[in-house]
Amino acid sequence: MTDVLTFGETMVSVRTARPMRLGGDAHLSIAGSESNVAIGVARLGHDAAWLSAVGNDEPGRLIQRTLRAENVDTTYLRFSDDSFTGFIAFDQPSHDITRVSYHRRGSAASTLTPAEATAAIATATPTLLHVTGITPALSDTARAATLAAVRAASAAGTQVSLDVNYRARLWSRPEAAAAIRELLPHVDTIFASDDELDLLTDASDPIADLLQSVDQVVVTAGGKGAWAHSAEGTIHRPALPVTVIDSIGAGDAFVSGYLSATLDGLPVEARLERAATSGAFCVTAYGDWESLPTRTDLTLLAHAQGT
Ligand code: CKP
Ligand code: MG
Repeated sequence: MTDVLTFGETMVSVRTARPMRLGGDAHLSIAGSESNVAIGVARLGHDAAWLSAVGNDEPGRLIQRTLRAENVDTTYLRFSDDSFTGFIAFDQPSHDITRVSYHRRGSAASTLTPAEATAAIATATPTLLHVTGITPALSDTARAATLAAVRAASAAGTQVSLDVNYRARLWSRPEAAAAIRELLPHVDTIFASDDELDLLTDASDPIADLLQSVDQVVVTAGGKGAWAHSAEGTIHRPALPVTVIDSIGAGDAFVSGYLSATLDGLPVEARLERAATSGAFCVTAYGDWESLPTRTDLTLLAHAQGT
């Protein structure tokens, strides 16, 4: 039984603590919003699986090995002989700036097809399917695969969540809006930052408009906290006051905490609480996924905060 199936590209990542153009030591790891969420829910004790494709190359095997070591089911991973594993470079020209460059056009994950997405959903029968707005940006087939995945999951009674995750380096806002809006009829829970709501609807009251088709809209606003909107009303959760070391992956940590509490059958307040604590824990150390919390970590942070 799979609790959560996530679907999207994971890349090999190279990170330097200085401007990359100067050379020197680099840290090799993996990065990808959807596998970050799979690792996050697995660390919180749930059965997570991840569907994707990588090249038949050593970066692809690094990704498979890392996810397996994190207890993520990689049964639905395809190794492609015809394309390569995507690559992301992070460098830090100053402490407060992280520069990202992608090398993913034509990558293995951009060849994901609707047929393999629907086949994985039929086999895994997950309780939750989690997708992001990054995957439809990869290619026309990846866009069709994302739509097929949410459609098949929703038809099978699986809860579907979508994190907008707009990436300006991959596409324009109008392109993203068109592709993401076609997913909405099959989505139950939306995660968006406050500056992404206009990608989802043109309505003057975006939340009221979105709640006509989805059950929950969870909006994050960094240090101002998060809001969960549903037909029952709106609940706000302030952010935890922690020292931010690295904010990449914070959104995925937040989503993992929220989905974990959803799987535990907890009410909205407790989902936001776990999401905010998970996001706060993640930003206090380096790494997109390395700093995701276990259940014990969540308790330690809550105690440290006196809550
Ligand atoms: O929104 P987040 O900072 O939580 O997302 C981080 C991930 O997938 C990161 O791991 C990176 O590889 C990416 O988002 C991306 O494609 O930008
Ligand atoms: Mg995000």
